[in-house]
Amino acid sequence: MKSNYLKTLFGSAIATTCLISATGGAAQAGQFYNNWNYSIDSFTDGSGGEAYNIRGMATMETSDSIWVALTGGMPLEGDSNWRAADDNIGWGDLFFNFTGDGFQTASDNNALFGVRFAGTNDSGAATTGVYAGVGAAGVASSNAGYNSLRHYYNSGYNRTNTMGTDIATKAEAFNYFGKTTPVLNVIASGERVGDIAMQSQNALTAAGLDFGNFGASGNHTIGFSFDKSLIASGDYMASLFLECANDGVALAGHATEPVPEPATAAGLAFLGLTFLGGKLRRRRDA
Ligand SMILES: [Ca+2]
Ligand SMILES: [Ca+2]
Ligand SMILES: [Ca+2]
Repeated sequence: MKSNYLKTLFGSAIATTCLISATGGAAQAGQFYNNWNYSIDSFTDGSGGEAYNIRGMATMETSDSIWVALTGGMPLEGDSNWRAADDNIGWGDLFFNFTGDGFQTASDNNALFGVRFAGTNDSGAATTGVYAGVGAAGVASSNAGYNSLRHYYNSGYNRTNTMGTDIATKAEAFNYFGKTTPVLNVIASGERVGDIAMQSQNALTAAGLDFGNFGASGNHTIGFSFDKSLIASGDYMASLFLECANDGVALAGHATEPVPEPATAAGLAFLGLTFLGGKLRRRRDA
């Protein structure tokens, strides 16, 4: 009796705290801070507790690379869960849509870019890395997840900033992702065009990342970067869901064309050839 009462009291205290911080932490669309572009997700729309709650996504670009950071309760290696076919529910893949079309149309046209960053998820991509010409697939059904976005919202998770700052309402989410169709959350097909480099917490902080500015720091913050030339340039919508579609986040951003450094590249190539030539000559002399 007593423990139940305390649990109820404690539970409602947590709920109230979350509600306050969710309101206080809500960001405006396309919110820039320290060179990073942030999309702050609802703190109370993770179905299944904090492990299944995304708090935010952010991107930053340098002259030649794009950095991505995610924060929330889900570790990179996923959450052990017997209800999933592989006993694990984790992150889906990240998508960049430069087409201006809705997500399903871009997927049907194999016009998405995709990034697999979680090495143990149910992606159709063979390994982690950046993929072009991507079509997406849904794996929520084999991860104890929701059949559709409508199923998720009807289960009681409609919140302000439902998909983060840039797809803030249920109507906007239906419009972009579809309403009754499966949530497409992993890469199904595409060409692997390059690697990603995982970035440590220290590296992310040194690069200016600060989810704390929005009160949005989760238990796990994941970051990686990749060469900007691997994807298109221009306006994009980036998005991802957990494998179970228990939470998702989207971010509207802009990627500029990589700045070429022909002098440096040519110089290095020349040095390399000179070195190689020297070695070959020596070998021939010997
Ligand atoms: Ca969330
Ligand atoms: Ca799984
Ligand atoms: Ca969300």
